[in-house]
Amino acid sequence: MCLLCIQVEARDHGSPALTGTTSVTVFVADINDVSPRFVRRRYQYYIDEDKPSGSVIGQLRAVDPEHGEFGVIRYSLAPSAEQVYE
Ligand SMILES: [Ca+2]
Repeated sequence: MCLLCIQVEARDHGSPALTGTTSVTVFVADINDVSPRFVRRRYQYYIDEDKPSGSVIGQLRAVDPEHGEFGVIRYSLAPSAEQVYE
């Protein structure tokens, strides 16, 4: 199992701008010898603070060069992250 720690920052357009940060821990499950990899090392998105709950703010993409079930990638948030972002 691979563990990825991602730092997330939210920033408004105020003057001065206010920010909030948190970290997201991603557990990447793999049952074979090649781990999936995110296409980009860093993803950064800007959203309006009044964006409706459930809005899509961006997409992450990972790849796994293996074929069949060993190359299937599943994304999920760790339980502690789900509590923060509900
Ligand atoms: Ca794999």
